[in-house]
Amino acid sequence: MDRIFSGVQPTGDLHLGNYLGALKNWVRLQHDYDCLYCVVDLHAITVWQDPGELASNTREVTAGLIAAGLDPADNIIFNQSQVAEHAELAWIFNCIARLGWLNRMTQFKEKAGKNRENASVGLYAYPNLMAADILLYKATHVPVGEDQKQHLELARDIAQKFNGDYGVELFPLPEPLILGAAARIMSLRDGSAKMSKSDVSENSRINMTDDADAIARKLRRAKTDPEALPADIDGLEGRPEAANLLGIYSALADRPFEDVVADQAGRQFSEFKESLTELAVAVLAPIGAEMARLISDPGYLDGVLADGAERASNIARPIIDEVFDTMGILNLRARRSP
Ligand code: AQP
Repeated sequence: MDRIFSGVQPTGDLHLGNYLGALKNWVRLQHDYDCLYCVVDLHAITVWQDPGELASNTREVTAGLIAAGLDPADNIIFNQSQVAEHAELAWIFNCIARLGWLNRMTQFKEKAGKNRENASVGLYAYPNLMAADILLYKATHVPVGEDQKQHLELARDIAQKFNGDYGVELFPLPEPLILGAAARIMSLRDGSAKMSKSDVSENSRINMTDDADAIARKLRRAKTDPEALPADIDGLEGRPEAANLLGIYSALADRPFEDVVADQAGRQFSEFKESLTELAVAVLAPIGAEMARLISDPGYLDGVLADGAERASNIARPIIDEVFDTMGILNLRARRSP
């Protein structure tokens, strides 16, 4: 069966963007692929993480994956740091990837901002770790949003260079799984910025654990423009906030964007926001309640992650051994006591 790897950072509260752009699709894919879903804590620490919060954020994201509908028996769910092979392969890829390739990565430029000289080396090398995450399991497919396409291209370049340099066909070239129209959910405060965990404004996002009141309040305050909703998609030109809210509605309702635009044509935002709130609460409230239940049982979550790490490592170890053999690294693991 084809294999999927994907990850989510434990950098704060999971939000509607994570749910609609990633988790919801992962749930759909779980029975058609052999799936590994990883809480990527090593990626998270490329920027500062409060040591008092990282472990609880890791459990919370795990709870979110399960509450969204991923079955931990069918899927391998684990946190990245617990499978040391991720870091091992990432180092090897640091020696395969070229500086010029990383210099082109737009996400580093966005995240490092003007303070480039002060960004961590880890943030710069982040795409090499991501390539390692995927190739460590010889994953064939990666569900990606727009923002991650460039990183997947890099993973393919690294796989190709490794195979070429050593004259092997060790790594498959992973293919993107493009996930439909709702791939990018924007901030409720600014239709041109991505909804993000690290946005300082709580009102910019709906968290998966928000209750009905919080969802209603945030949507009521969501930025809009003075016009009523347009008659068709062309009328959304230059109206990013309207397009975003309609996109959220269409993704939550699982209905084509054009149909939603046609249904809502001519309505005032105040009315539309009420319908949107009703829909968002209907979808998110049961997930949020299940997340809260799971979060109150950290022993269960740790058990899921430990079991996942064991299963992930069982796949990864032989692949790392194959990499070492290919590179001529003297590998004495088999001679050491377990
Ligand atoms: N706004 C979004 N719309 C659609 N998809 C999104 N994803 C994140 N934000 C949106 C998708 O969720 C998955 C996990 O993302 P992540 O947590 O690993 O990292 P991120 O993309 O950097 O998410 P954030 O919220 O913006 O985190 P911070 O603020 O910590 O950087 C990915 O598949 C991502 O595409």
